[in-house]
Amino acid sequence: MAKSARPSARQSASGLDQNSVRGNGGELHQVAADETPVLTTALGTPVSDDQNTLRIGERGPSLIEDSHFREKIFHFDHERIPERVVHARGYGAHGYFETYQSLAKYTRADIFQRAGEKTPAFVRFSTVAGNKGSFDLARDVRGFAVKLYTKEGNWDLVGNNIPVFFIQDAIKFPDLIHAAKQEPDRAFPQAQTAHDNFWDFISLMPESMHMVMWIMSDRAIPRSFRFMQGFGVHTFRLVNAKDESTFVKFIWKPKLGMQSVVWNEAVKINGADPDFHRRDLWEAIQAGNFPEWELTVQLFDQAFADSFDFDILDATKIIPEEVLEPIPVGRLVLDRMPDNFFAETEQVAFMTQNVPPGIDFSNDPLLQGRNFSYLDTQLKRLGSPNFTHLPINAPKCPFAHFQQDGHMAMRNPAGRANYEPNSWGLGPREDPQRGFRSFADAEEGQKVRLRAESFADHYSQARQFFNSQTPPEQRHIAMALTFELSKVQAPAIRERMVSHLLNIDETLATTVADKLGIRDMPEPAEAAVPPRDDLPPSPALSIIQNGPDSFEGRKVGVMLSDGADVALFEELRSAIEAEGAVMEVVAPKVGGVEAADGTHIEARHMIDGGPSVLFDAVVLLLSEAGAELLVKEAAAKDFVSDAFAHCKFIGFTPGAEPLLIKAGVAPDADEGLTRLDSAASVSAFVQSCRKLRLWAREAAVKL
Ligand code: HDE
Repeated sequence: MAKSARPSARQSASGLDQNSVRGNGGELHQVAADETPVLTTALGTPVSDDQNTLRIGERGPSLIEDSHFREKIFHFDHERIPERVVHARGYGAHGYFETYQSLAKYTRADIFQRAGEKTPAFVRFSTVAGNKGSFDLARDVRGFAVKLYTKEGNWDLVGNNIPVFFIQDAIKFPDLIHAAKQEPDRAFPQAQTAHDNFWDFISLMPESMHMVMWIMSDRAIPRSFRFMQGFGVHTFRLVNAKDESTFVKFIWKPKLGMQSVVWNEAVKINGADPDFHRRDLWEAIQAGNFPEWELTVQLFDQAFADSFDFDILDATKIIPEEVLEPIPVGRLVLDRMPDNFFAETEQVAFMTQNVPPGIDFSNDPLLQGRNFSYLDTQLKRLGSPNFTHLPINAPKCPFAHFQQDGHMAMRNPAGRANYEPNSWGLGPREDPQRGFRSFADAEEGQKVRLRAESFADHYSQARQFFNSQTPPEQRHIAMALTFELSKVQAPAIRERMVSHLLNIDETLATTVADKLGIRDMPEPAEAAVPPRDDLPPSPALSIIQNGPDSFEGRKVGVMLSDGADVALFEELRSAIEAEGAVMEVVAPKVGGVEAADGTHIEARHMIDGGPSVLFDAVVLLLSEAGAELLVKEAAAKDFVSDAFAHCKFIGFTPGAEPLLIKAGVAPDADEGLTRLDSAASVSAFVQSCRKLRLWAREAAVKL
């Protein structure tokens, strides 16, 4: 009788991960390579056949008695949990936080007591609006959620890559998110705000105008998680051992400087590699290029808060760095990918209310609402109040309490006492000294539903943000607004948005109106408080002015053809690597090319699979014969014309000129094009790449 189709035990190409089994505590054990572990059911019964269900005869009906099959399918059917209602698409990594110096003067938080102290950390980056399977380069805010496993409990700093938010009061959050996500009757568009519902809501919420400037800026299309800032957004408090409070705002600054892509590029990256950001983080960490951020704090007291132009409880406002300098207090290094995406990145539960003693909240009504919301969402998503038992969520410090039972309880209190006080002398007791104490702020007032007058200025900082951008960045904002509003079908919504822009910057408003074809300019929106024009530009708000000073961590795409000059190729490789950047070869065939001297060079991508949008700079290292073949390939032509249009630096061998010309790029068009014919020219090219983009070209290419 045929015991059909039993594949050989080891068919994996790499053989990786074949040699581990899980122990009782979930820990992985390595087994010898020749010792294939026996497949078992979840309860440990060895399985004899995992290819065929139990049935009567070869062609007969299946039997319910097949408990192995039943268990396997049952478990598979329950693999999904609800995705996060916002921030569904995310990617996480492990690392550590290292404290620079003691902040005991300001806080008794254990994490800030000792210089050099290392605290384990887990970070999850995310987009907000897209569903779990959406693409990485949506125009969107990025979540920047950090879990710090301190010695006095977990601290979750659940922030974003943008320091302000759309709304001032948490009660508007469901409306905001409903409006941003896909429209309910048609279930599209997803992962984009370019639709009527979003702009309808926004145009009716003047308080969101500052945030609108940020999400229409290049901040919303980062090149990499590694090159973006993170912000705690709200004002928090630090509280010291004497119970004195200092207000604090948290800012993460990437060591490699900030960088974003351009919109036309983002659209193409989403098609070429929807996982662009996660792949980037994965590859950097696997290669040992550990991304790093510095944690800085803006510290201030009540007197500063009282004298500042805006309300420090209003999450639609920033305190410009030029007004209050951020002080570096430590660094975050990400050095390890999770063993398993679901177990860690998907099941990690961040909650703003997780703060250790020494860190406390302000009365920001958005923060207060968040502190209420996150516990609910974890119960819904993870399905049990015992989600803190999951290794990714459990504290790494000692803990002791009397919570017990519930779904999936993995740790119940041992012994007789499961309550306190008890006279058995068993179990933990509270500690008024070491325990978390809320800052004893004096609060008094009527019970009201009111927004403070000090929250009423919705345009001044939007204007300040716009004025702080370089001309290319201002152009990008205008183009983004035009794109988004061009997808809005109701003219009244487009015009309502333009009426708000008039309160921010008249040129911006007229540019957008003109590009949308609005003939009659609307009146400026009625402003609760007249917008100010005396706020000085803040250079810290510009990405271009805060880019890297090296090309470290970036990627060059080198297009090779048969007959390429191997010496030049090696020269290029060492110059790129010396810069701390990475090189990837793109060739007509993924199998690689044969260089002029017969050397075989492996490729990472075929040209169609490795468009120039995946790289920060490109090189065309082609022989004359190679270029002759490539001028006929649309993908090769697009590789060049896109790199040029996206203002990238392009190096090329003289043999590659016909391809440049075919792509409409004059070989001497501007200083962003470098002819590579010597070691000196290669080094000059790699150095020019440090500027990342030749923005001066943008006016000529008019994307
Ligand atoms: Fe969140 N937010 N949020 N949010 N948020 C969630 O919690 C919520 C807000 C942020 O990688 C949810 O676990 C309310 C601001 C990040 O797992 C949910 C309000 C900021 C993440 C929730 C806000 C954030 C979330 C959904 C208005 C920037 C992802 C799933 C008051 C400072 C964390 C979850 C991760 C996730 C509620 C506003 C950041 C529903 C009610 C402002 C980075 O609880």
